Amino acid sequence: MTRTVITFGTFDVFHVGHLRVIQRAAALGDRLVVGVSADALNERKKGRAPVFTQDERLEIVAALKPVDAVFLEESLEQKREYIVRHEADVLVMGDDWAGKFDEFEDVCEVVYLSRTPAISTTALIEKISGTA
Ligand code: C2G
Repeated sequence: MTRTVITFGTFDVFHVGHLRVIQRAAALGDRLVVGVSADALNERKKGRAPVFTQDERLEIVAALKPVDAVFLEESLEQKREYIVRHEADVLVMGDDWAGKFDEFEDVCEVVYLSRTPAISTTALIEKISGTA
């Protein structure tokens, strides 16, 4: 039986921390589905638009070797629906979300992976813009 893994993220200004969580998520199953956060969701959540548009971010993530399918994550409240719709057996999130998605343990396994240290989209933006 195919073991499907699902993960979510904005994946803005794609970096090696993003790549590693995707590679490690893929290694937990046979098929990896990635929900890429919509621009509107980011604006609501972080108060700013991502550097790259949702179409660009979807295109980048879809092109990665470990990724089998991508979809647009329109709202955080629909997580259960996305897990069920994509028939996910495992939900993987970085440990910045530790404990936040335990409520889905009734429909899938929930795994939190440790973040790659010392790299983040925010730090990269600050470095590039000279504000770091
Ligand atoms: N990540 C990581 N190491 C880093 C930076 C990010 O492992 N140094 C992981 C995060 O833990 C997350 C994924 O990369 O699992 C995507 O990170 P973000 O784009 O920051 O995702 P976020 O905005 O937290 O969106 O439904 C939840 C949201 O869609 C998550």
